[in-house]
Amino acid sequence: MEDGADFQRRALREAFGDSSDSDADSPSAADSRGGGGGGGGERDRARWEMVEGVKGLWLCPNFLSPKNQSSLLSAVNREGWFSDDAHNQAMRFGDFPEWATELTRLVREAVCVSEISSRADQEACPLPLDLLWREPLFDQLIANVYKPGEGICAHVDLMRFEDGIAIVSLESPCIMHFTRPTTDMEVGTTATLEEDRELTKRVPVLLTPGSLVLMSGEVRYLWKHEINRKPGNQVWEGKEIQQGRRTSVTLRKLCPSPPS
Ligand SMILES: O=C(O)CCC(=O)C(=O)O
Repeated sequence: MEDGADFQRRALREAFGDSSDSDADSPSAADSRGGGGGGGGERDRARWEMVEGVKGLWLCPNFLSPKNQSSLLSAVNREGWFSDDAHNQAMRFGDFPEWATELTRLVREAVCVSEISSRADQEACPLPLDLLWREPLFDQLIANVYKPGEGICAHVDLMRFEDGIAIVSLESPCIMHFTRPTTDMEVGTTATLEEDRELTKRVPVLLTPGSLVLMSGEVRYLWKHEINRKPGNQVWEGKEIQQGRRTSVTLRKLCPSPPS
């Protein structure tokens, strides 16, 4: 099993090629990939899909290679947060462990060095630039572990967090549903439950292990996201998804605290 430092070294190697093993002198992502020079080009470019109908929602299915997934999982497990069965969520604020700093760097790199699916607007960016270049990009993390059948209720993330949220999925796939009441419902028409359901937009997104989701703007503030792993709710292309343990790492940035 690798530790956090191994994860970082491997990620750097995959990102920049072998020549970057001597960390301090690592070329920037732009140096190593731009124009095909340097030691880059080994790692697949991040492939981004804009989720249709959900403004601000982007999915990168190939964010982490299988090796990097297992390294990241080892680093999370090594924290000891989930060593007893009673705990399934852990949070860190401020100082990140090394592996989370590295993960943050990889998120930024995946946005900078990427391919946008042909169906999406080629000028669009998976994260608005003002968010992409803020420092730090993230300073709060939540790791969640889900047993088969477990999920998370529909919610909008708390307003104490800034715009721009990243979710990395590990271990087993799941479907995350995004829901947004339509304008009709927001103005409070007296719809029946059935009509409510019809008026609510509900978009399923398949989160495979190693994928990264970015949420900003409309999807972050106006849509709820939810994982319902009760039988019958995890159906993708007509087939029920085989459920296993799932781990996720969510990265966010706290809003500045108001001056006291
Ligand atoms: O586990 C996930 O993929 C999502 C987690 C989440 O939405 C949360 O912790 O607020």
